[in-house]
Amino acid sequence: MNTKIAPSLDCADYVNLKKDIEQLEAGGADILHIDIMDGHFVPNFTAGPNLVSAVSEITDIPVETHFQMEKNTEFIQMFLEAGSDIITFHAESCDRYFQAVQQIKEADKKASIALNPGTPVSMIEHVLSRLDMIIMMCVDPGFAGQSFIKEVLPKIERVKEIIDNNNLEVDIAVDGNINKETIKLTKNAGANVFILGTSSIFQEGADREERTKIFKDYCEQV
Ligand code: S6P
Ligand code: MG
Repeated sequence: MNTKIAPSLDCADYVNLKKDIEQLEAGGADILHIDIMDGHFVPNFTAGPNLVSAVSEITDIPVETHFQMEKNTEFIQMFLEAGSDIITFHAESCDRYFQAVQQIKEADKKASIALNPGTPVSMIEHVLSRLDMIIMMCVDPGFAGQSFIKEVLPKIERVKEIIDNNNLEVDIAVDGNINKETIKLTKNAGANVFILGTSSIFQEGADREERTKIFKDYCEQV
């Protein structure tokens, strides 16, 4: 699978979001990752469908929404209408994986499931062949700026093994403290989509376009 980078807009400058998006686009971002948090599944709040629709109107880059919500599958339709191209829901807050994936696919959009660091891969093994992407969380979700949980690495290797053994075409994304060192570790384990936040592109005072280019090259070549 191709190497891709997905800047996490929760780490962008909301006051100058259009400018940030233009710079990410010029730098070669492949996907825009938008965290949707509800204050229940995670102890934090972020954006909603209005932001997704505003972003999708000003860019051609696919918009991925990462649902970190208790009742995540109830909101699939709302975010499809808002313009999500890829919908990621958490395995831990859904008990209707097949229905949820079907709903997303019927809208011709891409379906993805996220797994918390403490959640076993076996939980999603049976639905993996129907997914376009899986996000392996490398921190417990809720906040940017946390430390990488190394116990996730053998889980990434396991997912990659299942994908390869069954000739599946599923992207393996990693989210949480993805920096130069953890890109190398997770790529070696099998990841090919890198969700980039404060540990990489969005550093204080850094030029977004330049940082995006640097990390795109790095992810492709390391
Ligand atoms: C975490 C969220 C992530 C963060 C990203 C921030 O709950 O799902 O997408 O926005 O991890 O990046 P960093 O480098 O600050 O961890
Ligand atoms: Mg995220």
